[in-house]
Amino acid sequence: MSEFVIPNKIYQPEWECMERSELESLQLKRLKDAVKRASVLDFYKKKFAELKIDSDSINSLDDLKKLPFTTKADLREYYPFGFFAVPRSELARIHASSGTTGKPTFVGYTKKDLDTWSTLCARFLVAGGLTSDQIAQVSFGYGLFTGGFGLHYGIEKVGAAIIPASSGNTQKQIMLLQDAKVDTVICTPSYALNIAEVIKEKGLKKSDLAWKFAHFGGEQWTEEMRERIEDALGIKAFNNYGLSEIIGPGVSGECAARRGMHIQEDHFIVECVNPETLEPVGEGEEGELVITALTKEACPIIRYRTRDLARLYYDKCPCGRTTRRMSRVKGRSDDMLIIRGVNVFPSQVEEALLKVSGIAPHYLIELYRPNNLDNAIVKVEMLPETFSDKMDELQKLKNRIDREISAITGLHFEIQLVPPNSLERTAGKAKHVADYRNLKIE
Ligand code: DLL
Repeated sequence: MSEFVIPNKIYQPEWECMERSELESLQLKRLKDAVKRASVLDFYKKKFAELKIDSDSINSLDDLKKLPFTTKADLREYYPFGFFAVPRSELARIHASSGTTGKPTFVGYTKKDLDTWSTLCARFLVAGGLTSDQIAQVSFGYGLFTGGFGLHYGIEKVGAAIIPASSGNTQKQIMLLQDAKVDTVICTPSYALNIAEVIKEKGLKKSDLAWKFAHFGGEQWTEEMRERIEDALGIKAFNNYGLSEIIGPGVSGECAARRGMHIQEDHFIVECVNPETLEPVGEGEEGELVITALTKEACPIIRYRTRDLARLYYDKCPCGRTTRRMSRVKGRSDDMLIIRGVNVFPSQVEEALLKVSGIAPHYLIELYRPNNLDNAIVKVEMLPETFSDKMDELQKLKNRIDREISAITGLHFEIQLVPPNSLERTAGKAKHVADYRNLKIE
């Protein structure tokens, strides 16, 4: 334990440190119940009838394989409330997923679901150092997005004091951080980067803030990004993962050992499958996460194809929790770019850029297809201190960036260095790709 920087407090050892066999019998019992609850929904009724299965067909965890997958398109087809399994009188809250196009997907919670959700958030917050004597600032948007309210009630459960700052207005966020001596901040990693930048611009030092911990989630980020943020702010940053369709934040989160995110397996079964064959991949192999919610009442969901690519680890964690862990999410399978036939994830470009000094960790990949040939540009922001008009220096920097990107992706991008602060900042999830290849411009 001495290697841990923070004391490793386990919040609910009776659930988080269960013997595997005990956990698996609990999962089986809960899975049967989940199938029963899902059977009232038209979508599952139809699927189960086609496959000739019901809750009695589930007699071992292996029988999970008999169950159908659920996709985002299925949820869309049953918009707005076709996946709600309880009467309106039992609904306590409705959130929606952050749909980029078209209508959102509604997700409902009963009172019990809300209680489970806050417990799950409390668990990963405690695992990452939150204690009841801290002040925690929630800089996720409060609204349909599950980040704000999900984490809010998780913090409340831990007993820490909450500053519900919500997202945006970075100057005010910093004033709150400084004046209230905030210990912990909860937001997206890209927003933390934004805050770090404004802190620097204001001439504040790390020591001017009491800020010690951060819990980041909601978007893909890299280990290199963690180092950059921790270094800039003098904090320890923890990763947590979740998605609205399953519950929101709280599916998994890191403990003090930071060797992957502990999956809250008493409430979720997470499979990792080959996205093409849908067959399970081996331990430690990359695949798409498929999640079954075992206890959700309002919106039961079975074998949901998340599109998130990650790996699962089964080995023991020194923290004492016995749950399986998942790696960082490398990206979403639908985020994968195919550039001149090569598969590239924005996270690989990010990893490369963060190896180069003299540039800000803000970038935008732009893709065009003139004359049917992919043209990939990466716009990279310079830092105010390295911003220069000396051509040879700029060229050297571009060459360095090109080398790092091609070493990781095997591709050469056109590198465009852009002035400090010129790329758009968001207070929520960052946008790193603008793909104009399929846009028909008449
Ligand atoms: O982003 C829930 C959440 C809020 C999780 C706050 C953690 C903290 P959605 O808006 O439905 O829900 O987006 C879910 O975001 O499928 C992943 O692609 C991505 N995502 C969430 N957390 C992480 C993470 C919330 N830690 C989608 N690393 C998911 C990488 C993440 N990607």
